[in-house]
Amino acid sequence: MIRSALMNVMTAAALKAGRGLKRDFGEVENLQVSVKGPGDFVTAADRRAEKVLFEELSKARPGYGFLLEEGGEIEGADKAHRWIIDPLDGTLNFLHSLPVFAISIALEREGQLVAGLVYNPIADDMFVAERGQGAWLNNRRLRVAQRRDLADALVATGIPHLGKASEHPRFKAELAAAMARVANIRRLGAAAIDLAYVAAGRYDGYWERALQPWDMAAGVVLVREAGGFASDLAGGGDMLTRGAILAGNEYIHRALGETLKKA
Ligand code: 2AM
Ligand code: CA
Repeated sequence: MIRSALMNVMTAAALKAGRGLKRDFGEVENLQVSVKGPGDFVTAADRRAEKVLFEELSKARPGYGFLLEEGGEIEGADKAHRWIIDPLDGTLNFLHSLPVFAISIALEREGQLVAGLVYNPIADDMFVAERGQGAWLNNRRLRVAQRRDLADALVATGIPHLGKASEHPRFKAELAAAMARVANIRRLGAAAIDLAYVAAGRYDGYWERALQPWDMAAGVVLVREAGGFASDLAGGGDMLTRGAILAGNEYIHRALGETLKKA
């Protein structure tokens, strides 16, 4: 496990916000049976987690900027550093009492992603990576899966939601192309966890479109530090601005990218 001062700061903030999310998740299970559902409560839980992360990280690293899912861009006095944070990735899972959600924290230095953390407080899975220090799950070093053939690959994706209907035709075409080549496909509903699972070798590959920078930033560091490749769908490095991502080991990344391109 990475025990740098930076990673201590990041894990402490995630553990604190994670305790709140875990408590709130328990409450969501109780609210599930009400007619109105837990919608407003989940929004409040999301904001509370973001507030904890903002306060803890601001205290530990004064002046760093932020890009927050809820709060947007907050400029800091220190222009070199920016946290990119999703306090609750997998919101729809959380809302439906599915224990597949995570806090995602990335640090950018001079525009480069240098550290990433993805924490699922229910599973107590703490995925961390720092540039040059490898990727870790709790105390175990991570390595992407070594399968080379798409036919053996378990690949994850994300399905564009109801509000993204314009994305549906392309998604169906890409899904059809992938289905014809890979062993099978999974869809968990939390991009940060999908990327962490690629880093951990659980998934061989992953692609998704219509994402936001905070969904991907931490996971990109995890995948790369686990020896994998993460790019936009054209193979370039513009995931965060294009909102599209492709990840896997060298072979699966290339083959899956070619497959999707032909869709
Ligand atoms: P969220 O849970 O924080 O909203 C699911 O396919 C993935 O897409 C999740 O990581 C989800 O993040 C992300 N996503 C990004 N933009 C979204 C949106 N507008 N609606 C739903 N999910 C979105
Ligand atoms: Ca998200």
